[in-house]
Amino acid sequence: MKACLFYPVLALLLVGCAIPSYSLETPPQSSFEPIRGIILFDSTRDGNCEIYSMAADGSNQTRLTDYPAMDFSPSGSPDGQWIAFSRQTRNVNWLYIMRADGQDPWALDVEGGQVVWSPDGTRLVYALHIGGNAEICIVNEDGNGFRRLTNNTSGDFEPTWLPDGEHIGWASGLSGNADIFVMRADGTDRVQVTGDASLEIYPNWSPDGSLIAFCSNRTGAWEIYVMSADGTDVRQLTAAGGQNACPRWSPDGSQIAFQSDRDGDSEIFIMNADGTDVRQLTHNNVEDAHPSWIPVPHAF
Ligand SMILES: [Ca+2]
Ligand SMILES: [Ca+2]
Ligand SMILES: [Ca+2]
Repeated sequence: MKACLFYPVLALLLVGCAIPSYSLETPPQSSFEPIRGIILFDSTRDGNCEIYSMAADGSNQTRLTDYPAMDFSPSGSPDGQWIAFSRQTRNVNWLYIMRADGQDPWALDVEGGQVVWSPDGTRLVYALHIGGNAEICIVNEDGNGFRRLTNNTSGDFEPTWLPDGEHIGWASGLSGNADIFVMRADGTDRVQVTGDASLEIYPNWSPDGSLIAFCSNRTGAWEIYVMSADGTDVRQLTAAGGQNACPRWSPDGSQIAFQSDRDGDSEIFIMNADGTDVRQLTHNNVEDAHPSWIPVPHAF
């Protein structure tokens, strides 16, 4: 059971409120800005793959699921109250939703994996094997409204929402190898963003929509890159060995979480959006993978 492993190849909330007037009792600000946010991930540290959360500084690592089969690929709702994930039963991956503390998991009765919550909180995009290869599908958060967005003989993987909530990005073999594509959330207006002969996977848009983090093997190693949303100005962020994958922007756009097996097994890391100040958040000899940020309504 290796679903938590690095996938094989191809495999803002702006609250309108008045600016508070700070009184003299307001405590002085520290000169060191803490890394805020909560990162969800999956891990096999307790025997089989379960969902965990942790503060973005690696503290408070907390197990959220406890199920005999695998739970993996968590995605937080925009309000931070819910988590969508996949649960594997009878060798089939099913979409589930649970409260952010892991309570009350319920099945949507929808098959799928790699699920990501839409920015408006109403829909889920995910990948599903249909007829021998993977396709991108969406469903309402209540399990109704299934719609298949791709229909081809290539693998379509790792869907994600663009911040506008109207477009979906994903990785596809439509190019003949693997590249990053964008389409409208109804499956129309498909645009290919990358065109290298190498494999480009795991796209993730910055909160302002201007940049795409992704993973490529163009140097012979799997590394994390950032490019402009139109595919230009590609910059390599990682070069410390191992397979680096699954980059995910922090809600404020200042950090990127990712997974890497540079120490021998998969761990969760965080770095500045320019690739500096890399910090390792998990430390064990099992698989920690699929980081994703959950917005935190209140700073902790
Ligand atoms: Ca396909
Ligand atoms: Ca390519
Ligand atoms: Ca590990």
